[in-house]
This record gives sequence, structure tokens and C-alpha cells, in this order.
Amino acid sequence: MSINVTTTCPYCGVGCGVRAAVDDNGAVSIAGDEGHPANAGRLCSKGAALGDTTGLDGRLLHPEVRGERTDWDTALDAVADGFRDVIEQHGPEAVAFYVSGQLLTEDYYVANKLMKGFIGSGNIDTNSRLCMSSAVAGHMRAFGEDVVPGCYEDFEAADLIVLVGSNTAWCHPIVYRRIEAARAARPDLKLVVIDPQCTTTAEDADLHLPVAPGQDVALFNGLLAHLEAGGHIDSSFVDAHTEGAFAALAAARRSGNTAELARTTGIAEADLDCFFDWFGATERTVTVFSQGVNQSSAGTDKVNAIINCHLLTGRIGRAGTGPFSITGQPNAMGGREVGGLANTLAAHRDFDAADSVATFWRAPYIAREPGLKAVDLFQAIGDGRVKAVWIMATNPLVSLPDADAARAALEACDLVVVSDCEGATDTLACADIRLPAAAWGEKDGTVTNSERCISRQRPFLPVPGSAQPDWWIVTEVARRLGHGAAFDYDSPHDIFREHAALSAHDNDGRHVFDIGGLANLTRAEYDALEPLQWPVPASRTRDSRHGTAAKRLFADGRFPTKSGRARFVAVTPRGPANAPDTDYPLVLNTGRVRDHWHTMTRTGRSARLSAHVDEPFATLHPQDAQVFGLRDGALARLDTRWGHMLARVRIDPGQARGSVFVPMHWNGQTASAGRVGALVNPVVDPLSGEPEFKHTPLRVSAFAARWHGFLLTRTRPALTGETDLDYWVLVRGEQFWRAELAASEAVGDWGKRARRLLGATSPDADWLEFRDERAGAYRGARLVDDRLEACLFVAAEPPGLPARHWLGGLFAQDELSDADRMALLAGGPVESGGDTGPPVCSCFGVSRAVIETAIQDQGLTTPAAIGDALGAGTNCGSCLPDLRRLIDIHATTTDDDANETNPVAAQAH
Ligand SMILES: Nc1nc2c(c(=O)[nH]1)N[C@H]1C(S)=C(S)[C@@H](COP(=O)(O)OP(=O)(O)OC[C@H]3O[C@@H](n4cnc5c(=O)[nH]c(N)nc54)[C@H](O)[C@@H]3O)O[C@H]1N2
Ligand SMILES: Nc1nc2c(c(=O)[nH]1)N[C@H]1C(S)=C(S)[C@@H](COP(=O)(O)OP(=O)(O)OC[C@H]3O[C@@H](n4cnc5c(=O)[nH]c(N)nc54)[C@H](O)[C@@H]3O)O[C@H]1N2
Ligand code: SF4
Ligand SMILES: [Mo]
Repeated sequence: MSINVTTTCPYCGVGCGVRAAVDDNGAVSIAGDEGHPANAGRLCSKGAALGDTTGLDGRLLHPEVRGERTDWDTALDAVADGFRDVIEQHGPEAVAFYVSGQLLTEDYYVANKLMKGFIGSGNIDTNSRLCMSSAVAGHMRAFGEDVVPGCYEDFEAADLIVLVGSNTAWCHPIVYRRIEAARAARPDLKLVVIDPQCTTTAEDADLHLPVAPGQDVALFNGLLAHLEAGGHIDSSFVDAHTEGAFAALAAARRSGNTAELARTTGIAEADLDCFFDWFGATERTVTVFSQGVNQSSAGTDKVNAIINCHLLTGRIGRAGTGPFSITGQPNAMGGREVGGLANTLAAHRDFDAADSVATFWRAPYIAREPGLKAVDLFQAIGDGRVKAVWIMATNPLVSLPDADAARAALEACDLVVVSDCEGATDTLACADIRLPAAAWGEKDGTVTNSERCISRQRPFLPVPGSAQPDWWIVTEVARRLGHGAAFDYDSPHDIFREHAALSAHDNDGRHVFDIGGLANLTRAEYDALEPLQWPVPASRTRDSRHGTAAKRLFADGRFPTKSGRARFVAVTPRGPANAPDTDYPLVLNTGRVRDHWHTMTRTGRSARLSAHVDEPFATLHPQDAQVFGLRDGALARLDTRWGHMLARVRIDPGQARGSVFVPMHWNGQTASAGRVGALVNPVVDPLSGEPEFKHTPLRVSAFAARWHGFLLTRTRPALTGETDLDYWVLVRGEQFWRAELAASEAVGDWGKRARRLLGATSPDADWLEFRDERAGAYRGARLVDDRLEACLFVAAEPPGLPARHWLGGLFAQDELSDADRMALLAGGPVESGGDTGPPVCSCFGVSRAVIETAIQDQGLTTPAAIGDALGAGTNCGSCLPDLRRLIDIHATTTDDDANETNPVAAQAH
């Protein structure tokens, strides 16, 4: 029987609605939900490829205790006994949960309730500490509560959009599509991007301000002083609804004149003037900020420096205005609602509300103090203060700063429990107990997106093996710890109602987060729940749930502080915690690429998503590359005081001088030395505890490889044991796995090694081989019944290797022709035009070469024309910025210039 549901995308905080269908053969198809307010039917490349990620290959399907597969009773008893023993011997502060913005609100709620209400410790923290905690702290200081005042429609209503530390085009693509559409409809709408590097987002902007890393506070203080000097103060708003303006302005004036500011921020004076003038003159201004702001040792101050400018101009709570913290994970917001951060209690209440929450929960041992924040928590695990930890829906051994120290901490910990959907992750490798969690498509519950919109995630696939949803697992452990009565839930619906009721409990309008109007939803109403924005207090009638009441908050100028006024915060610029020095002269900046999600456990399953950027890379400015002797496409070794890695060099004039961008996605399962988290300084913002992922002093040198190579095999190759391979990276292809390889030591006998790597040890294997000892080249291929099974190519330098995409195509063939066999040994297609390179458009697999040929031969000058000719860019639109760049390149340069570096692929920041 076929199934059709509407659900929500499990990736970014845009929170797009998805229509998922399963046909009679079990095939999954995915489309955008036209009815969802976030996306109105659109999906980005990641959302569109969700169907590629639901397979059961590699899933964790059964509980395991110390490496042995077991049943749930045994595993749950082991978790409960382990936690109980530690609590009895060492107290509740010796245990902890480390959870995730990828849990559903219902999962999150029970985990938080168990730790803070029943185990009685504040030690539950979440990966939102690495992501949103500076925004949370900034909101609390300015508004008295963690509230995002605006909504996505404000992007369409604005006349000026300022994106600060946000690569929106790649990380919040559907919001970016909405901005693009608004700009097309109203060319007067101006876009300013503030980012040290010229990202895809920045390339499209009317004005790009390449701020020196960490200097956003100076920049926004400069803006605040300029707004005052230019007479742009909304005095009636400031007088009636704010406090602290005097001190904030005094601090801002110290940022100096434009010339001084240009020196601190590294931005040209004329560009500063232009930005200040636009901001001053434009009433409808939205300032969107993301990780370039939050992930900083001055993250909270950056947030308040931005909010100050909106308070001074009274631009908040009205259409087209406001500071807008855009959330990363699908349920970053829901996690904050339930109180999943160690320094909040529950339902936007702090620890001073402990008695009230304890009464509601009937909690015997409510925590009265904040617990350990993520980085401190792992240090406490490392030094033995925390002896048992349960990690859910996050992969900290890849995503934490100083990730090798985090690994040492887990290795030394008495009891490590990990709940995950995948069978092999870096974190699971350290787990004593592994619990199989239901994945997206199987789970049931709610998430809240960046604009406070609560949406349902609905199941459309059966839960496989013995996997169980996270809420069930937590509840079963709670029962075994003796708290059955408080965790007597039959379904997420029961949990959601309790969560909604808690938000209204003792509220009386003091907390904006109030969804009391949903506390009595019937099961059928919960199942049919349409996306809606909070607050939804009980006083709102059911009919007005879909109204506009919740779209913008603070419209009446009342804020949830004690005085009812918003607070300016006087902030003083300070640079990043550690400046570069002679040993580590560069700065490591880390972040994301368009088609991968975090530690790649999900997008790494999709061949089309893996094609856009297929290796860990380090992007350098051409002059830095020259200084450090690095060539485009070569391998580099990156060292910081905390760790090292290997990455493919990309040279890009859009990269800030002195700064090196590296993506966060590769992990110990997909690369030998690609975990950038191991290099990141674990210094944190003193208020929020958020790490400085964007700024670590770095040294870079060429990696002297004796040979380079790659292999393609139908089955996933096991490379973790090949210790002499300094560099390997595993890439998912359509019908094969590819591994890129390199090493500093020569291989004695390639023939023997190749047979082992390709699984052709039996003497009668159908084996093709070519060697050129002098050139250092080797090619080997294994065939089974004339079908290509595996092949390996080795050369002294990367350019000596054949094209990957052409070879990948051979795996689609049931039988190799003689010409194909020849080509395999020759290391390239015999007829020309056989290879077109990696795709720019992942939806239709259209490569750069094909697009460039069409631009030249057919004289195409717009992305729409490329779409008509080739289909590229007509589905999800994620590649539209890339298409515009290719058009620009061909309008302004000759082919030879354009080929010098690879601008499309190089824009991977
Ligand atoms: N494709 C994709 N999309 C994602 C994700 C993903 O993994 N992949 N993850 C999601 C999550 S959880 C999050 S949190 C968001 C993150 O979304 P973004 O914050 O947009 O992404 P990042 O690449 O981490 O960083 C954004 C930019 O900050 C810039 N930056 C660095 N230092 C500074 C500075 O000092 N000042 C300023 N102004 N900018 C600076 C970087 O150069 C970078 O371009 O993306 C979400 N969306
Ligand atoms: N260097 C560097 N590091 C960073 C950042 C950066 O910019 N630079 N950004 C930081 C940010 S903003 C974030 S949000 C983090 C993200 O970092 P992580 O949270 O560590 O990354 P994910 O890969 O999303 O990990 C989610 C894990 O949960 C599993 N999972 C998925 N769904 C479920 C489920 O329903 N239940 C359970 N139990 N498991 C599930 C997945 O298989 C995966 O193993 O990374 C942070 N780390
Ligand atoms: S923008 Fe893309 S990744 Fe984000 S929610 Fe929408 S479809 Fe998912
Ligand atoms: Mo995030």
C-alpha cells in the first residue's frame, strides 16, 4: 500500500515542509510541501536528496552492550544500573547527558526532565552550545528571554538585509531563495554580507564587507555611533521601551572615526561609509546572523552589538525590521524551548523557577544549579569528575573543538552510552552501550524552526530492526531508575501536551514562550497539526492559531525583562582569544559546504550530494599559497597547537589573506586525517560557553606525497587498517565507493598491494594491469564476468591520474567492451569528450564543463537560459549562485584564466 505524508526536513533550521511518499515497491519519493509557510513547495539540494538517505545499509539496528548484540531489556537495564551505581557512589553531578538539536521536542523534553527533575543534576547540555548559545545569551541580556522577534516574511518586507557571518546561500538555501526572489521582484532591496571571506553568498551581495576575523563588535559599535551622530535615533522608542542606551553609546563612541575603524575591521573606509549610510537611511532593515557571530569568544557581545543598533533605531517588532538569529539545526529552537541547555531549566524558565517546575513535574530532586556546558563537560569527563555520560543524536568526537582530547575523555570514561541511527561513527566507536534510534522518516513528533514555527515530523517508513524512538528509550531508562509514574507516556502526543502545559504553568504572561493553547490537543488534532508559530497561549482561540498574532513579537514595545524594557548592552571590542604568531601565522576558519550536513552520517549516503565537494579541503588566498609553497590540488598538512590534519589545497582569491577555510564534515570513518575539530582551539565565550570555531592560529605546509592514487570498488573498502596510507578519503558514488589515496612512503610491490586492496587475492581473478615504473604509474582492474568490480590508479602527481567521473560511469555497465578495457589500462577514455567532471547542479547531475560549453556555444547569459537549455538550476535552485558565477567568468575572462583555479569548486565555504 502506498503512503503519503507531510513532514519536515531534518536538516537546517529553515524547517521546510516535505511531502514524502512510499510506493508499493517501497521506493521513497520526496517533494516540497506547497502548504508549508517556510518553503511553499521549494527544497534545496539536501532536502531534495532526502530519499537517497533512508536506506538501511550501515544502520544500527540492535542494542549492543560492550560489543555484544543484545535485547532491549538487557541494554536498558545496563544503562539504568550503570547510572544508578555512579549516582549512588558519587552523586548526581557525576553523570551527564549530551544531547542534540536534532532530537525532536518530545525526545528532548523527556531527556531534560529526567536529568534536571529526577536525577537532580543540571548536567544535560546539547550541541546547541556549539551553535546557538551565544544568540541565546545575547537574547537573554537584551530581551530578558531567548526570543527571535521576527519571521521569514520580514526578509520579503525589508529594504535592506544585512547577513552577518552567514553563508545563507549554502546553509539556509530556501531562505536565500526567498531573498533572491524578493530582490528580483524589488531591485531596490539591498543585500549586505559581512564575512571575512567572499562566499557564494557574499559574491551575490550589493556590498560585501570582508571584516577582519572577530571584529564584528567594533564594526557594529561603529555603526551605533554613526547612527547617533547621523540623527537616526528613534528617541520615542528608546525613551519608552529601552534602558542602557547611554552606556552603550558611550562605549560605541570609543570605536573611533571611520579611518580608525577601517584599520580595526580591515574594511575600506568607503565601504564602511556606504554600509553606515544605507543602514541609517533604511527604515526596513533586517540583520540576520549566524555562526560567524555566535562561534566566537566574543559571540555574545557580537549579538548584543547587533541588537543595540536595532534598539537605537526602534527597528524591531515591525514588518521588515529586526535582528534575526537564524538557527542551524532542525530543532535548535525546540531544544531551547524545553530547556536542554545546561544553564536553563525548562520551558524558558531559569533555575530560580526550580520550585515552580518541581511542583509541575512532581520532581523529587530538582536541580537548583546550572550544569556543565559542553566543553567543560568533556573536560570533566576527561578528568574523571563525570563518570557516566549518555550521548544522543550528536557526534561530539567530530564536532567538538579539541576533538582528540574529547576522544581521550570518552576512552577513559567508565560508562559511555550512545544513541544513534548509524552503525559506525567516531563517537559510537567509544561507546560501552549502543542504542539504535529510529531515524527521520520513522520518527514522530515536532520541531521548531528559526521563525518559531512548530511543525510535525511524521513517520512514513517502518522502524527497522529493534530501533526505537529516542523518547521511548529515555522513558524506559527513567522507569528503571524508579521514576515510572512521571514518565508514563504512551506516545509523543502525551509528551507534547505536558510540554505545552508546562509552558503555561505559573506563566501569567511573564514568559513569551507559552503554548498553553496546545496543551489539550487530542491525538487526532496533534496528528493533523498544521505548522504554527508560537506563542500560542490558551487565550488564543483555536481559530486564531493560524492568524498573524505570533508573527512578530515585541510590537507593543514590551519586553520580558523585569522592567518591561529592552536592554542595551555596552560592549567593548576584543579580538579573538588567540592571535596568530610566528609558529602559527595563519588563522583557521571552519564551516560548511553546500551539500553536506555536519559529520556526514546522512548526506555521506547520497552519491549526488557527495559529488559537489568530495574531499576535505583547505582554501587559501593565492599569495598565502605562494608563501607556503602550496599548489592548487596538492595536499597540505595543517597544524595547530591542538592537532593536525591533511587536506586538498584550493586556491581562491576570495579567501581572506592570512585565513584558511576548512569544512567541518569529514570524520574518522570517511577520511584518515580529515577531522578539523581536532585542530580547533577549545576556548569559549565567557558568557555563553560557545567555542571559537572560526578562529584558531594555524600553520600550513605542503604534504610530500611519494604517490597519489584512487580506487573504485563496488563494496565499501576497509581502509582504517591501512596504516601506511597517510591520506585516504572515502566518497560514495552511484554504484561504487571511491577512495582517494596518497602516502609519503613508496609502495614496494604495487601488483600485490593492488590485489589486496581490490579483493583479488585468488590467482584466477580476472585482472588487468599496467605499470610504468619510471613514471611511477600503476593501473589495475578486477573484473567479474566482464563486469568492472574494482580498479586502482596510481601516479607520481595528481595530474597523472585519470578522470574519476568517466570511470564511475563504467560501473553502470553490465559488461565492459574491449574499448573500455583498453581505456582502463590507458587511464582515460579513448574517444574524447568522455569525461565532464563533477556536477555543479546535483539534482540533474550537470557538470561545470557541460554548462561552460553551453554558455559559450549557445551564448547563454542568464541562469534561466541555462535552465532552459540543460535543466540545471531548475529544481532546487541551490546551484543558481554557481551558475551566475560561471556566466560572469565567461563574460569577463578568457578560458585560460578561468581554468587556472576552479572557482566553482573553490567556493566551498
Ligand atoms: N549545507 C549545510 N547547511 C547547513 C549545515 C550544514 O552542515 N551544511 N548546518 C546547519 C547548522 S547546524 C548551522 S549552525 C548553520 C550554520 O550556517 P552558517 O553560519 O551560515 O555557516 P558556517 O559555514 O558555519 O559559517 C558562516 C560564515 O561565518 C564566517 N565567519 C568566520 N569568522 C567570522 C567573523 O569573525 N565575523 C563574521 N561576520 N563572519 C565570520 C565564515 O567565513 C563563514 O562563511 O548551517 C545549517 N545549515
Ligand atoms: N569545526 C567546526 N565544528 C563544528 C562547527 C563548525 O562550524 N566548525 N559547528 C558546530 C555546530 S553549529 C553544530 S550544530 C554541530 C553539529 O555536530 P553534530 O551534532 O555532532 O553533527 P551530526 O553529524 O549532525 O551528528 C548527529 C548524529 O546523530 C545521529 N542521528 C541523526 N538523527 C538521530 C535521531 O533521531 N536520534 C539519534 N539518537 N541519533 C540521530 C546521526 O547519525 C549523527 O551521528 O557541530 C559543531 N561543530
Ligand atoms: S533549506 Fe534545505 S536543508 Fe534547510 S530545511 Fe529547507 S530543504 Fe531542508
Ligand atoms: Mo549548528
